[in-house]
Amino acid sequence: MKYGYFDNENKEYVITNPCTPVTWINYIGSLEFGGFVDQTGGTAICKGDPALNRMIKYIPQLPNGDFKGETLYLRIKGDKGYQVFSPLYVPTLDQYDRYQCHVGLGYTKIVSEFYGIKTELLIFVPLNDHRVVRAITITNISDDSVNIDAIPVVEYTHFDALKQLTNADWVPQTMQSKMFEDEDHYKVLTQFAFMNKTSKINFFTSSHPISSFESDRKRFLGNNGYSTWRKPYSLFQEELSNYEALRGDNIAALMHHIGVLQPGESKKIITQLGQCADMKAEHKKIKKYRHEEYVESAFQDLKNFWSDYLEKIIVNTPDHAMNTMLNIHNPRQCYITKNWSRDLSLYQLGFGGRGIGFRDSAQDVMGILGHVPEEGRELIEMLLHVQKRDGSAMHQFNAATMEANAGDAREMEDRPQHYSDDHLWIVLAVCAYIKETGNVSFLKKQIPFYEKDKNNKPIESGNVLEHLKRSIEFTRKDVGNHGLPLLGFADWNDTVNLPSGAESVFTANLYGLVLKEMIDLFRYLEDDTTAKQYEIYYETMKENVNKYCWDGEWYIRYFDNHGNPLGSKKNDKGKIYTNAQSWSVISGFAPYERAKQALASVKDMMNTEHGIKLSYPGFNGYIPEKGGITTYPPGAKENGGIFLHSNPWVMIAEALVGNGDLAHGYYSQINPVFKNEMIDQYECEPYCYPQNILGDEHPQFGLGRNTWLSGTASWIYQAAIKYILGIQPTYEGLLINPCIPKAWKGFKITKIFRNATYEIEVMNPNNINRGVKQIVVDDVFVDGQLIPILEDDKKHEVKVLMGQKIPERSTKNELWTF
Ligand code: IFM
Repeated sequence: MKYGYFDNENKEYVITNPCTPVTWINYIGSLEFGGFVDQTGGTAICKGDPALNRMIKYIPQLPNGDFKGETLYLRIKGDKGYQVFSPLYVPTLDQYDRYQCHVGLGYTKIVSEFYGIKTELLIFVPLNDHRVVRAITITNISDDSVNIDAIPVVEYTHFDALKQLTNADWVPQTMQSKMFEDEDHYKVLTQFAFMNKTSKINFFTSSHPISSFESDRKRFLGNNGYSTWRKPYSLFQEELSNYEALRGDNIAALMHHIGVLQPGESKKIITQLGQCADMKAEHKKIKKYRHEEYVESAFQDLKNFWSDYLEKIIVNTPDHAMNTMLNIHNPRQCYITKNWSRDLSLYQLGFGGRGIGFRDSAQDVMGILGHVPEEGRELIEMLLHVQKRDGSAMHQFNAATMEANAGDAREMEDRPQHYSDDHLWIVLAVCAYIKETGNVSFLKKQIPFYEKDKNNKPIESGNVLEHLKRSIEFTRKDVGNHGLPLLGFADWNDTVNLPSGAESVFTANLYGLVLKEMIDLFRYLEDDTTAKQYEIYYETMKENVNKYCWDGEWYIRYFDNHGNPLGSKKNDKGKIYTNAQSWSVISGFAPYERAKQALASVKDMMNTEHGIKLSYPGFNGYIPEKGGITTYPPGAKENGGIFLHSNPWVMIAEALVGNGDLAHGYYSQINPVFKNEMIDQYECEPYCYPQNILGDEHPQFGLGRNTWLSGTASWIYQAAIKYILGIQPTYEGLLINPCIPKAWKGFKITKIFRNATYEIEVMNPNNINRGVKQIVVDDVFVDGQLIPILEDDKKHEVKVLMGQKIPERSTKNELWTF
């Protein structure tokens, strides 16, 4: 069964059935103000910090049909009383004649038809603003006149999202609502949020006169709160009770008498939900958003932002589903993960202040650098602030307070308190930023390390380059018996937590790639001494990996603290881990034959029709000394599940060894666009990547979970653009090195790079996977595969001919004869 379709022209996915197998969401606003909207208009909204400044109560664990956070009721006045229903389907669950939820870029628009009433509801957060705007158009599409009321409702939460769920006396005693009339005589229902000794005001208001209101949930529902959101008692009364709650479960319900609508007639109302410190100061803005034209222009600004963002890279390949993801949904998801890290989703509820993950954000950043590099730099700087003086990094931090912690390691004090990989990812992010922008001076920027003195002042600062060097030095020194990096509490795989002394082959490879990047950087900076020194580090680690970690047909993944290999033929469970194979290729450590063999093992043992599994076979039962991986049943998450984040690494590895068919095949088998045809099995949104899909050892093989905030977004985007399509920024130009399916006759890609637009057409007349024979930029031949940096604000036509390389070029005519 299908629940919707892709509308690429409008850059939307349109849900046509609100009863999706699980809730499907969309993001509005940013971490500064915003949250998500589900397919029936329910919202989770926060300002600044989902854990400590949550505004709207959204409890995803409630049944799908229950009210969550926000809705709109309509009621038709008839001879026999009121017909009450929600045009958003939830929570009244009436039969609809038409339902469309347009999942757009930064907005959701729901268009529905119930009982002869068409409702159009546009929900968005204007750029750089702190309010949710809901522009509601109600149209009578019946043949008779109707008398209609509209009652939008939000339910507030205590600002501390977790306390709301854990304290049922103190929390409700602090909840207070007050109605006031602003200077234009509009009613504004306010609710107070006292946080960290500051007081903030949540407000809910409309562009239309309010005849009555309700701020207490129990009264709204009626019958001592035993009535339900499906049929609230108060909506069968002429007016709401105008009660200003000074405790309890605070809501804001506003009664609008829209009046009689003749057939074909429409009425518009605009509601605003926001938070401010001072209502008087806020008034000016509220006033503006009561005007349709202002809302329309704010909406246009939002649309323009997204057009500008997306136009930086546009592809046209023979694979339509790939184009859909690469031109719209994938870069969009990259921006969402960059903004929200793992803070607020249907799965990560912002409780407990997980905040920004160091390794996650360092990887997310790489997905947006081609679009908004300076936003990337800002996040990189933030991350560098929580790097420690010894070069390691704090695992996660709260973006509002910059307080950091060691993540799950805190719960196991006998284990190392750092992760062996965190600090290495940031090197990749910084180098990618410089390659994209050419902003080498960023390396000189002074940024304090995390440690503070007793006055909370940083003890030491270093420039960005110094931060990177310390990352390298930390890992170089933090090695175990085989000369491989010590695992720490964990590496990228959070769930393998081995006693102190274990070593990580993944981190060894990540260190290898990081060293390669640093060697390139130092060569570019003309510091050959450091480049040579890092080459020695690289060769040393390469030797250790190849000497100790080759298991015959694949690389092992860890040594435990006794020196036993994990991810080896010797093991009953967890015999092979995908990351050890892909990363030994990505690092360049694997000699060609081993690289081919390791990747063949992945294909033979790890690949499934729904994606590549992370490990095999899964553990079956909890083994404390192995860690969290053994808490899952076989086939779930890191325990033999299809952990999507690691799939693009295999694509990159396949592209590196020249296998464009397999790289693209792996790309397609996890393309969410194709999930649209198998949603009942997969269940999640088909317009973004999930973190995990259950593997073939699990009875629910193919079931996706944890959509949106996943490192998959950034890596799959990088795999596709930089390795399959092969368009890679470098310090000295744009490298063109496609590795595509043989069947492709070519593709086009437009990339804005360093202030010039490159319209690139790649031709593949001989049906090969890889190899560039000739590049012509604006009718001029280029030596090699690097397009020069032109920085002239102009468009440039680039023609790329795939084929066997011609070392010496002669005349134009000769070269274009296939
Ligand atoms: O790498 C981690 C990530 O940081 C958080 N989610 C799980 C991944 C794999 O364990």
